[in-house]
Amino acid sequence: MENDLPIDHPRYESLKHRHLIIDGMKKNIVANAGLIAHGRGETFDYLLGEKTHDFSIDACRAAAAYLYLAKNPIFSINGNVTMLSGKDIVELCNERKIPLEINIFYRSKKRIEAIKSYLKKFNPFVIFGYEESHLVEIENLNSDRRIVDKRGIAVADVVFVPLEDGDRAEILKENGKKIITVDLNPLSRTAKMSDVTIIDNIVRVVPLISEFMSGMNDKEEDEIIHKYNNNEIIQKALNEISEGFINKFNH
Ligand code: PTJ
Repeated sequence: MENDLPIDHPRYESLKHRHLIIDGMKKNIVANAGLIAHGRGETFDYLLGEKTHDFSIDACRAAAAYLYLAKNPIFSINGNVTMLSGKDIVELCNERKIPLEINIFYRSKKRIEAIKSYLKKFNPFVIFGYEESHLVEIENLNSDRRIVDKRGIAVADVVFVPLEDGDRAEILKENGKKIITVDLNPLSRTAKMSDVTIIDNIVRVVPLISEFMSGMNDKEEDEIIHKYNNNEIIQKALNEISEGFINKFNH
């Protein structure tokens, strides 16, 4: 990494993640626009106090239940997610035998190769999304995110799509898939149309889902999903953000 960050810096964690993203951009893993997306995420995280709230815990529990019950779950991974949570996602996927698929908005062979090489360091049991012979296109989607793996996203029933840009999640949902997203912005199109919206930083979310999945038992997950109300979760996050504005102004 370019800059050595003092560990006692009050914003050490935030700066560490920022530098990971910059590092990822230099390695062709993160798209240039990924820096802007990260900055938007930082703003919401700041207003949320950079911590996991109850609405995120509830959403993570529901996400774990959906993934646990799924016949063909898949983790979709882009440039930012690779840098921030690649290692944690590979560990979770290996543990649960869930495939992961590289699916990026700003698609290029160079970036796909860079993301694949980076993830391979953590020994994933499988990575989809890069072998030409296995790629197909989702209909009615113009962005490069339409290019999916016929063994992965194309046939999945539950898709984990963190830091998503909107249109693909919508089409996937129209195709009958359950969508789990992680997005610090509760007002984004993806956040509003997903079945489970985890409004929290991806770096805190993946370990939490792992923990919930380890504790799952066959009787509980149906009930967790049945009781879960995503609109309520979004409303709670919006309330927290509004309070965040007021608190930051008063202190
Ligand atoms: O790697 P690629 O080519 O697939 O490109 C990835 C980006 C992120 C550039 C692309 O998907 C994009 O432009 O996304 P958006 O539309 O900016 O949406 C990303 C969302 O993720 C925004 O609503 C951010 O608030 C949110 N976000 C950013 N960082 C985090 C985050 N949410 C959770 N955790 C984060 N660390």
